[in-house]
Amino acid sequence: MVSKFSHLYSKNAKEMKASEIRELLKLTERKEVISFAGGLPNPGAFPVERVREICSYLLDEKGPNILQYGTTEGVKELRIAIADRMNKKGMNITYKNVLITSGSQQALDLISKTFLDPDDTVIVGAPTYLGATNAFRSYGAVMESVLLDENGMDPDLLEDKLRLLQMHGRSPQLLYLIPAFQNPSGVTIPLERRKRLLEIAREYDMIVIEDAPYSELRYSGEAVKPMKTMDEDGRVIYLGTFSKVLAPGFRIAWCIADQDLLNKLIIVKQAADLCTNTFGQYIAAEYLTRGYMDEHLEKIKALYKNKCDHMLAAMDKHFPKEAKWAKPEGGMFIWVELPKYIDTKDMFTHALENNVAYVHGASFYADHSGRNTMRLNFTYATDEDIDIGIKRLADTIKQEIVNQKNGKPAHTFKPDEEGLVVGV
Ligand code: PMP
Ligand code: G9A
Repeated sequence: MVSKFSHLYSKNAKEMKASEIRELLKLTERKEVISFAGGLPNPGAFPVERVREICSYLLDEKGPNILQYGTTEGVKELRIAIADRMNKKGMNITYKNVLITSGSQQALDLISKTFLDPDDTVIVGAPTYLGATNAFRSYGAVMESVLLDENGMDPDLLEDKLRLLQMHGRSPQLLYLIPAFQNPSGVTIPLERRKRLLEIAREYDMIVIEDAPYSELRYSGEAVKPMKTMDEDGRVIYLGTFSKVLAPGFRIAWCIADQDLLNKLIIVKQAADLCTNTFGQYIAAEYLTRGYMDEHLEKIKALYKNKCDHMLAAMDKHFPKEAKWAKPEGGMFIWVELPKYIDTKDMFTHALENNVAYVHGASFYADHSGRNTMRLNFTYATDEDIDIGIKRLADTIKQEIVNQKNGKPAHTFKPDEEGLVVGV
């Protein structure tokens, strides 16, 4: 609905569109719909008893101070516990390199506000997390996409894109990567590629955002070192969050950067929300210092691995041979490719009629390609709902294939020739 005050909106606000994921989240409230759409953790995995125990302890022992405003940087105990945890992954930081944010989503917003002027360029994967592109776009930035393969962003394609942009006088400020179990594709960037991407970022003087909400959710294979551990000149900003491993309702995440850069982000955050939810930060700090996290991670990894296997087995059983997908080694998503003549956005109406939901792939492509793809979340639904929902989705896809073969014209999307989003 258009507001009667929309003529007063800022240019940026006028351009802002609702997030498809946030809109789809409303479907989870409709009991009859089985949703594989939102990247939601399983509520059965939330550590309710431990949180209850910690809350009682904090209120009894620490008193009203934990309900007070906190510093913008965040609660010191939490920053120390996070720095310890990150150093165990090979980083070399102190608590002074840690800024607590209201979800990683806020960090994406703060980074955008800090680095982006209208018409600046951000390099993203095709596909990539749409919450990030929404944040970049809200500051007027232009996204340029680099195609991902089964090992994430291809450095050769990145270099091609950067050369092309350079020829047109454009030098991107930010390179946005989700190196582990990428949202939405599920792919992970191997070590050598991480190093190459970092070298290229150095050569072209870009800040690298290493967004890592899923890095601890590995179900098979070997862990790969974060890019931040190879960061020689402080250009990597690492984002971690409790959302996928503890509970998203806390809205607590962390941003790791060199101190100069972090100081700027702190100033930017001061204007945004003064500080992150203090009570939640104390709970998270206790959770880490009592050593509950590792034990909890083992539990949720076992749960999610089973759910992933369960969904893959149901897909093997029901999906038509025209559908293709890869088995993810971690994270929360299975990425599905359908024949080119299927538009998963058009198909969504039929899926909803069959009471099943997914996120159509084009919403993860800054250049609006990928119309034949879709993302399925496997962590939220019950096993029984996975069976029923995958069967419903398979029936929807089969019907759509028949419809298309019976003459509905294929969609006609073609990326522009150079693959650049704006005419330069
Ligand atoms: N980055 C990525 C890649 C995500 O998938 C998400 C949540 N789905 C976020 C950032 C934001 O997470 P939060 O704000 O809950 O920490
Ligand atoms: O609920 C959200 O917006 C977070 C989930 C993100 C996603 O589904 O990728």
